[in-house]
Amino acid sequence: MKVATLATLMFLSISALAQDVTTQIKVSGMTCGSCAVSVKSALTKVKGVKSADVSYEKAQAIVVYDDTQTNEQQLREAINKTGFKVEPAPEKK
Ligand SMILES: [Cu+2]
Repeated sequence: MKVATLATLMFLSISALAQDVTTQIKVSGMTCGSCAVSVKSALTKVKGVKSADVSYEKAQAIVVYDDTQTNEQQLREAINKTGFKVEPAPEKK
């Protein structure tokens, strides 16, 4: 019972720290729905990605990820590995 309570507390504190971040990444070079599917599957294989919504018509990917497990740079690299082009991140000022 005590151990379970401790585990629950630890789980809760970790969950409180983890934050889901939604990011929009411009992807060029996709020409049909199956291109979008390959980008999506590459993204969902990245650890920490909760969901990926890829549209070839809009040339973008909307990704929800846990920022304690991955970051936008890793998502961009995953997309780049599929052969599609990722637009550079907008400069943060
Ligand atoms: Cu295609």
